[in-house]
Amino acid sequence: MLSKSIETALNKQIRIEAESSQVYLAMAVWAEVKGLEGISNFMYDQSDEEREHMLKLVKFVNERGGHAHISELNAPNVTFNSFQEMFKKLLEHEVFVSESINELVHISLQEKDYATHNFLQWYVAEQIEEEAVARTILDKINMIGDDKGGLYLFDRDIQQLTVSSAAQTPGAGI
Ligand code: OFO
Repeated sequence: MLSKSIETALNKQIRIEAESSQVYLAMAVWAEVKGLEGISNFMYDQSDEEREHMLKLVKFVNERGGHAHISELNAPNVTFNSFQEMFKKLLEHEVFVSESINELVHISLQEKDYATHNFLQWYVAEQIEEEAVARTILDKINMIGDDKGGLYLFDRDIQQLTVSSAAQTPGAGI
């Protein structure tokens, strides 16, 4: 059985994962409108993954006798000045989510809720991977800068990045 404070903290994370899905959906749409299909597909996949992260939490809360709370969401940023800015925001967002997961882990230990602590380890590992991919992408984008040809090639390569990371980690895209 979940304590009230753990239930509240997990429900806060449900909202963050749902908002993450919207954040990446907005990025997917922006990239699609700008004609960069590879980046757009990458973001659509990422958005789907975030929804899965949310659902995993929803199921966990309900299975442990809590009540998953589906709340209203903050609107995401829908336009960007550049792809560089968009990927910078992607990394910042992942760092923010990692901090939130760390805080949850901390609360679960304080409450001696080892089942929740164990459940959260999957999220800890996922965040390490997502931050690493976001950093790699941002490094590449920073090198490309405003070069249109470079961006075109990157748009093609990012599809391989999604496919190859998915091949390494079944079920996980970025
Ligand atoms: Fe939910 O994994 Fe990133 O944010």
